[in-house]
Amino acid sequence: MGVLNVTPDSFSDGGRYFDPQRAAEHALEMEAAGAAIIDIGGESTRPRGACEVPAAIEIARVAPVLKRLQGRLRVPISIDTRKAAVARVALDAGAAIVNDVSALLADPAMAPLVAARKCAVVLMHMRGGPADHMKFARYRDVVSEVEASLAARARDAIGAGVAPSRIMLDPGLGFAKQPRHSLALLGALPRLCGLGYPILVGASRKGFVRLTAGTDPAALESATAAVSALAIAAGVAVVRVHEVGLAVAAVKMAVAIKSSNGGG
Ligand code: PMM
Repeated sequence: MGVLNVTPDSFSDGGRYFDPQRAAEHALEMEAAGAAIIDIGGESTRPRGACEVPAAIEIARVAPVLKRLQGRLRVPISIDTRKAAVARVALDAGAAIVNDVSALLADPAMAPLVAARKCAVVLMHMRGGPADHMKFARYRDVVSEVEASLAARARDAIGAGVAPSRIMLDPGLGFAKQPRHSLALLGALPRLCGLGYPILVGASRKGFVRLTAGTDPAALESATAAVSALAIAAGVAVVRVHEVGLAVAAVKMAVAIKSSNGGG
């Protein structure tokens, strides 16, 4: 999944693709580099100090990009939003997946929309909202608590009419997580895969990667690619990244090693 943040202030690429034409070109570049999904977002959810954006502004950011991409992308588009009004516009414009970092909790209209449109949905674990989630980064057992919460979010989605086959779960690395929590969750991916849904992880350029591997851009990108390979080796279905070419190479290696079955 290639990240396309159409925002002036996203964590790692804020402002770069704020121009709709440039953003659409970047989506096509990511597809050419091997992305299987393009994730478009008009609200920054960066881990520290993101500010809330009204739905009308989010729509004004993403709609021109979606329009420019109509009929030009072969891979599915996912809309990264917590707001049903934004998701509705994106689905009308051809998006196939709703990526909701609040796991359908932020907007009561989101679950009925996802159920009615029969689209796929990413349910991500977070506590609080993008502006204050770090206040809630306290766990006795982060893996068990995130696992239980994701199972509950999936149950609620199904209760609202979402088909189980359309649900993906995401531990929400960096969201209401200290670096040690994100690392523990990455270490427990096989267990999270045991929940029975495809798992998505977004480690790309996050604070815990910077803290571990250093902030030098090349180190950050190779560390992100390493996490992608390890995640796929652990059974994850989708990795959300900014540098698609590097992730594709890393994922290809993980898949080749996995499908060799360790045999001769
Ligand atoms: N991370 C960000 C935004 N959206 N969505 C999902 N499902 N998972 C994530 O980890 C995630 C997300 C923040 O990262 P960015 O500002 O670099 O896009």
